[in-house]
Amino acid sequence: MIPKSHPRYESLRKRNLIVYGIKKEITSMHGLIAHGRGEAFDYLLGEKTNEFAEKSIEVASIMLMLAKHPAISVNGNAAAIVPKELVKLSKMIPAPLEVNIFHQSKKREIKIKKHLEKYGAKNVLLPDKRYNIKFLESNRKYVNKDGILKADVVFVPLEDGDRTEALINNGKKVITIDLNPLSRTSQKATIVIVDNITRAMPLLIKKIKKLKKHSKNKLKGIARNYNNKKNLKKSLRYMLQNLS
Ligand code: PTJ
Repeated sequence: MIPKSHPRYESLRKRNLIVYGIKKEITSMHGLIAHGRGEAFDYLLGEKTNEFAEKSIEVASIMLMLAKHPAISVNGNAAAIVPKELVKLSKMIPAPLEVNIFHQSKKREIKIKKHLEKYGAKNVLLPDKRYNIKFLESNRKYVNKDGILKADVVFVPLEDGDRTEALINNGKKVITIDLNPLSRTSQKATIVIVDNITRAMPLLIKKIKKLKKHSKNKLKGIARNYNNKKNLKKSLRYMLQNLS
């Protein structure tokens, strides 16, 4: 039990969620390394949501709302840290949740599905070996025909390496949340939210709720001038300033 008065309470709480995810066999051991890497970048962000992340959250909300077939990809880390928010987002858009993991394990896929269902998910898809996306060799190439395969927009928070690029080369738009603006995912995604998934997910949900009252044209107008590359540079500049 971590006392709420601890100065690092929030950070320790997140660590506990990842450790709990490993104990529950939802998260892979490698998830610990990914989390630690994220923590280091979060320090450079001042552990807060910055203006550049708020902007990409707004445009990501619009892209998800305007998508014909959106899908939400879930791995072992995301499932452990923000299960409630993933389920809420899936119901709001609406979009199916699809389990898609890098470190192959049928058992873990099923455990992630059950974990999400415990949080109220009604439509959790699993990868199906009969369907795969092109330009990818890893386990993450296997997809579900009702989810990522037919999706025009794929939300892949906390992603590893080359899949974003493969999804883009398969003609899809990709939205990601990544604390590391230098990662391959951040560099290749259509929209990257440089923020912690724990802070960005509630804000994304809140933003969608707020924007729902607007017409499609109005939404397109808000998103029109967004430049992902420029926004990404702002996040990097911010981190460099914090270092000096
Ligand atoms: O469950 P699996 O098998 O699919 O494995 C999932 C992990 C995350 C272990 C796997 O995808 C992986 O190894 O990822 P990487 O290559 O380490 O990339 C994870 C990225 O997420 C890194 O760029 C981290 O900086 C970033 N990251 C880590 N924690 C957070 C984060 N971004 C946002 N919020 C976080 N809490």
